[in-house]
Amino acid sequence: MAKLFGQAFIRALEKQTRTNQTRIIHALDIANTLPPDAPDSARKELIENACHLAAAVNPHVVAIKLNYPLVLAAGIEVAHHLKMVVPELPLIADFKVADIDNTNAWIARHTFAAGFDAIIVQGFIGDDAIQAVLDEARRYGDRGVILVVDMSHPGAMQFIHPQTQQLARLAVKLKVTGVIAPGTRPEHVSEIRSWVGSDPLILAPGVGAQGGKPGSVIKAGADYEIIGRSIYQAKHPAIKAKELAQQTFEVKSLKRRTAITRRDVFIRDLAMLLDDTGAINFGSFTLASGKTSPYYIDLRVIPSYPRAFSSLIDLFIQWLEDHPKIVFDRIAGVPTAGISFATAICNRLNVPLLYVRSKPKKYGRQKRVEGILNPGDHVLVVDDLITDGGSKIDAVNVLRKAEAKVTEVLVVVDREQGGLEQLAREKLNLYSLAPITRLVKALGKEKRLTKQEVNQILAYISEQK
Ligand code: NUP
Repeated sequence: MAKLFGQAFIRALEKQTRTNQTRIIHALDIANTLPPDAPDSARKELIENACHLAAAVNPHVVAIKLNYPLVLAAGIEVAHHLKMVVPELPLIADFKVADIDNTNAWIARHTFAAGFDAIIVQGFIGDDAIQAVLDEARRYGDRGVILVVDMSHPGAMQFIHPQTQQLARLAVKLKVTGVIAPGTRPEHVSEIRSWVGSDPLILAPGVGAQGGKPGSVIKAGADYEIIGRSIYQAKHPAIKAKELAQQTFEVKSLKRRTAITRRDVFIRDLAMLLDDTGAINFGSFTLASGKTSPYYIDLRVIPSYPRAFSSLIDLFIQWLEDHPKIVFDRIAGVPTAGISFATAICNRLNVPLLYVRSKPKKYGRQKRVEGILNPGDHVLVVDDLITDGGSKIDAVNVLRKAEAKVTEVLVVVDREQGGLEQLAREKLNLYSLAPITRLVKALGKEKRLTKQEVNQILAYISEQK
């Protein structure tokens, strides 16, 4: 699985955490307003003060964050001066980048060239504009990119907070280094941790001057608390930093108590999507075979919800990106449900689409493979569900007869009723976005199903095996 952006930055923070026994990032926001005709000496003095402060708090923090006020007053070269004084401390540029891709790329280049180890970017600008920064971060030797998914001030509740879950999903999808979460609202930090999983860093400003209690957001699942005024306005900044360092380091963090993997987040998102759209139902259902089942899945409803459909395709794309060893020239959809999914995936990835008819056409060339297939093409077969694998094997046989190479089948949900074993007999690897047992457990965790329901369904599934 591809790693998050900014591995060197993450390692540097971890090293500082261990050596300094602290979880504080200092927001070094000191800034005198300098008039345009201020003598050079005034700017020099400001840079000296910044360096002095950085050196004083160095033993008690993991990184320094600079914001516009200081950079505008002192010039971006302040970064270079700080690097000379405290070379071991990573430097974060809090520029909350929020422009179009081309402009963002230039902002990122200037920032990284000036010596910053990471940059903060707004999440609401969307994939392409964030990607432009990520591309630069990689070009400059894998710098960090932190996405704002929520903010600490009251106005954050107006526009950003209602979008936080979506922004958190975007952070996971783009594999950014970390996210900004509100140090003033620990309960929202916990939510964000559950949405992004254990991997991305959570940096939370708002502790101290804005009202957040030191340690409270580390406890709620953040990795670091960003603290500015409480330190640099204190009579003795180093002493204050030391005191806060202890308060943030001693607490038991939610993150260390409950590790949520990227896969857990993925399954939970899929389970919620299936539940929200009614694609998965729980109760008592009579199946085509005449048997009763405590659950029923109909993924054909999903394309009728454009947003959910698009999110499901996002999950497919994420899954494929996380499995780079699965290579293919074409994707074939199995009728009927598999065709809509295969079509959307092909369209996103710019990959040619095929589909396999369940019965030959009665006229013309009696074709069963629709679309253009060249002998030897590697074809990935996509469908909605797998029960025992019959329809998948039939489609694969048709494709193989047409000289396609098929070794992989990908479905949304594996009902875990023998499909894997059946496909293995045909030298096919079965992959699913999620097996039904994981989805049921995830819905239990989210309180969409009671414990009793979960157990009943799991018992039914294991009986069917
Ligand atoms: O949501 C945010 N809240 C916030 O305070 C996002 C931020 N980047 N910040 C910044 O964190 C803010 O601009 C300042 O640089 C720092 C918090 O400083 P203080 O309130 O501890 O002085």
